Amino acid sequence: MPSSIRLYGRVAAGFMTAWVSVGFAAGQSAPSAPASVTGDIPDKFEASRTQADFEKREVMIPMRDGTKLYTVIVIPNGATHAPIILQRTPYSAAKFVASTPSPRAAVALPTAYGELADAGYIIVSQDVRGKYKSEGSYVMTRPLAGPLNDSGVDHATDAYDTIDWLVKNVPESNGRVATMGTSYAGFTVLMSLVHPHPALQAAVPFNPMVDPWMGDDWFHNGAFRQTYADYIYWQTAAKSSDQDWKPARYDAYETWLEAGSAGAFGTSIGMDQLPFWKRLVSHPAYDDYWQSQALDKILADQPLIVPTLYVHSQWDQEDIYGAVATYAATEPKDTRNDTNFLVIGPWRHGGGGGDGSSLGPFKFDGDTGRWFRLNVLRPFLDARLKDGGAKADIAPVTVFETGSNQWRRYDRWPQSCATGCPYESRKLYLAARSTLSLGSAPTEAVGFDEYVSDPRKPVTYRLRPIRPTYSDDSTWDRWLVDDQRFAGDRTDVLSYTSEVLKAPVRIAGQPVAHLYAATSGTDSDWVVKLIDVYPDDVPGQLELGGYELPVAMDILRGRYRDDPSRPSAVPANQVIAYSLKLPHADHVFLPGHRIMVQVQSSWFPLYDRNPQTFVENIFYAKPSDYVAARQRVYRSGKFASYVDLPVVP
Ligand code: PG9
Repeated sequence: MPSSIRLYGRVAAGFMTAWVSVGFAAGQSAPSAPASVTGDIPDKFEASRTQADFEKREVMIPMRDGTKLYTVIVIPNGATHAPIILQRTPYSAAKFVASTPSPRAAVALPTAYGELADAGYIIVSQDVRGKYKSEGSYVMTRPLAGPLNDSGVDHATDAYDTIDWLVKNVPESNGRVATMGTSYAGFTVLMSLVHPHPALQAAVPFNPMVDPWMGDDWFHNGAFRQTYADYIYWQTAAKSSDQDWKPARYDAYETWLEAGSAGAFGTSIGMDQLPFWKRLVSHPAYDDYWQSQALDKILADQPLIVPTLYVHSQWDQEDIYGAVATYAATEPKDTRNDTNFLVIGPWRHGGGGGDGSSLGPFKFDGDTGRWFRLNVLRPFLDARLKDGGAKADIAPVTVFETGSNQWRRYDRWPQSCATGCPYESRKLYLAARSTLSLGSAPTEAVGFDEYVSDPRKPVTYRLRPIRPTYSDDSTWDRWLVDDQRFAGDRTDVLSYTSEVLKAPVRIAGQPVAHLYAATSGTDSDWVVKLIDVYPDDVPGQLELGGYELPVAMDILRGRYRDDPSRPSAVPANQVIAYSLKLPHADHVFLPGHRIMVQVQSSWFPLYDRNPQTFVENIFYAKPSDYVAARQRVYRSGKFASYVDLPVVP
């Protein structure tokens, strides 16, 4: 019998005894006066720290405008002259230190920070203004003070004021600080580099949100990632992110198809009350609003002062653009090649901070996340923050090459001829009979493949049913490595496949798709996927037989083909040249594998449907605007479509 039931039985028996004695013992003296009850919870309680290996301080740090920001400071026991790692988050600083039975900071904190606490760092997490326990008003990815923000305060000033307070009020610190954080908290890291505090000695943005129109979070090349509506709802409907909406259908594909346009969906669940949603839907193009907030452009104009380690994930399902773009934009200023560093790992969004042994069914021959943190992150921080820290032997660029599964040290990224190295960019041509040709253009005079893109039956971006992005049963974090066979089965997806490779094809850089294509509509989306097709027999992992692993894929909204800031109708039935930069990759297509390219015109419901009729604002396309279109992809003569591959020997 479980002990709790035995205990309950004892209590019940005692209660019966007392009741019997009060009811039947006549003639006894009256009970004494009731004891005064003042409450069992003291006004202030100091937790015993005898067992924990850290002290947790909670403080409200005043900013220059008087707003106080809730901040949690985790100090390893006995720390003196300890450097500080600062994370500024919109996702609750209180939850950053988990309530766990373990007395160890390394367990209570997220892995990457726990390891640093173990190494003697003071770890600080702060709620950004207006979220959770911080005062002030919340603005989604608050722009820098200026034309888009008249408050005079922003994440640059808040980081500055916080660092200033920390170095003056945490006596255990040595006065040196690094900012570190992922995604939104990576965005706040980059903001700390604008007019940085002199105590800021290093910055580590993991997968930062940098340009949400070009390729992070909200849009990719103008195509709206509508399933993010739930994030915007959750993040801005309430200070503590505790408002939720319930999707109409189990399968997000059906929820979104029934809603119509993304704008109509937002209206149906009350999002028109949310100021950020209203700003978003009124800026569908890459206008001044987005351009002036793009952090790669902003930081390119700042002096390069603070050593920064950009951490990028090859399969980042949320912010696949920002880290490499900002590294590239600021790199020309790093003339001594000692301030700007880049790491690319085989990870999902945020994966570099956790266990990097595998992603989906793919195994990387060891924990690449831990390897990176021990061999790159720690030495990088120690050298710049610890008293007398040893010089770190870190390559300017450290990249995990997938396929061969090995770390590589480079002195620049990408490894392409554009930057004057001996490596080749080679054209991978779409060819007749669904084939690919590496290096030689097809010889036919005219040739194309065609399909009908029907907005009533858009191409799903992963196998259905698709669960809401952030639901407990969602597998959103690995969709970028989904087997693409399900797509190749459709008549509205073109698949081109190479011969079986006899020698490895190694790429290290940014593949660029050059499509010559025509549509019978007046607007169109183009999705291009570069895929590694596994052989039928994969020793040791039979389930990978024939697997179609996406290496790099992205979407382009046709109306922005010439100018992202000025959409224009696509001339119907004319061959148009489109250029689509795919995400960066360092990958080896191994002998026995084949290379595949897929082309399609929708990627639903992740991206809103292009109505295929040119309308002013796709957010509010009417049902009658959605029309089926005949799509042609050309593959010969002067219209030879190809993917430019950054091939290295
Ligand atoms: N990718 C998330 C995000 C960043 C910035 C804006 C909106 C969303 C995140 O993981 O924080």
